[in-house]
Amino acid sequence: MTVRFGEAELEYPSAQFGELRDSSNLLGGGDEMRARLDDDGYLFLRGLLPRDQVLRAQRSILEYMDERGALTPGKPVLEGVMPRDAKWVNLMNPDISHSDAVITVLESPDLFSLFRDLLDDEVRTYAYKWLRAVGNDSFTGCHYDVVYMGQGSQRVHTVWIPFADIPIYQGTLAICEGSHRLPGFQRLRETYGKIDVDRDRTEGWFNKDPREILDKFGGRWLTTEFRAGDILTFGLYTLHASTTNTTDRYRLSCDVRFQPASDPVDPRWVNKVPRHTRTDGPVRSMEEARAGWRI
Ligand SMILES: O=C(O)CCC(=O)C(=O)O
Repeated sequence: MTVRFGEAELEYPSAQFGELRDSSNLLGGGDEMRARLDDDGYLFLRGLLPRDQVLRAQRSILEYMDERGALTPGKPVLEGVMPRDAKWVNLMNPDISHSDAVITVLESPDLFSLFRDLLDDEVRTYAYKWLRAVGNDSFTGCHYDVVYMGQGSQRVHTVWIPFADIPIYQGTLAICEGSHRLPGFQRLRETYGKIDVDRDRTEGWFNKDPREILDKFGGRWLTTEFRAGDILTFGLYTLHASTTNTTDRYRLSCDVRFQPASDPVDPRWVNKVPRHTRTDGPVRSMEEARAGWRI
């Protein structure tokens, strides 16, 4: 099938855009999971979280949106249909991101246990939760998370959690395999990978065209048909993006962070309410930054 992926179109599955490898057979084996994460740049764990809890959280998020007039009247709430004149609802509000049903999933004992094994240490999570309803035609551009959250531990791991079964054409997360270690990405890591969006007053997405990444640096994009209960985790230097939501239904997901408890923390994200540190004034466009880096 042809998938809209940011501003590009790619065939899936293909040599350029393949399927994430399920590592759930490695659960409990710290050394094996670390080796896999070092090699692949990610761990995809099918069914790590209790599916019934994830679906209960999905229902409560959709009810919250419906109560605020964000869903199409007359359609089943559980379908999460986006109206034409869609109204934005802030799901990063702790009223919903920290509601019982949602926090049960985002701070599940299964996640703490996974990261204790993986990081071989006591772990903590950030109180800020990036809970998202991504609508029609929307996507996330290609980026490293370090540009947003690199002011603390370098061992921060993102966990992407879908709140439903999400087909690729509804906007799934994709990672660029090898972007954390292949020599072709070295210049990207040394330039773009060294910025901080606040300190350097620069846009965060490197681009909106996953195909350009392959052409310039190499690697291979990977995603999957996600199911409620699956998680995808990766470190600060794995390039990722989302496919475009081409449906009229919201794509619900949340990204949360885990790191060793004794490492420094990025002060922007430890609390429920973020602490923005960018001062007022013009922000450098990525186009200008890239011209300076000659990439
Ligand atoms: O869900 C998305 O569209 C973006 C998620 C993301 O960028 C992340 O998990 O770091």
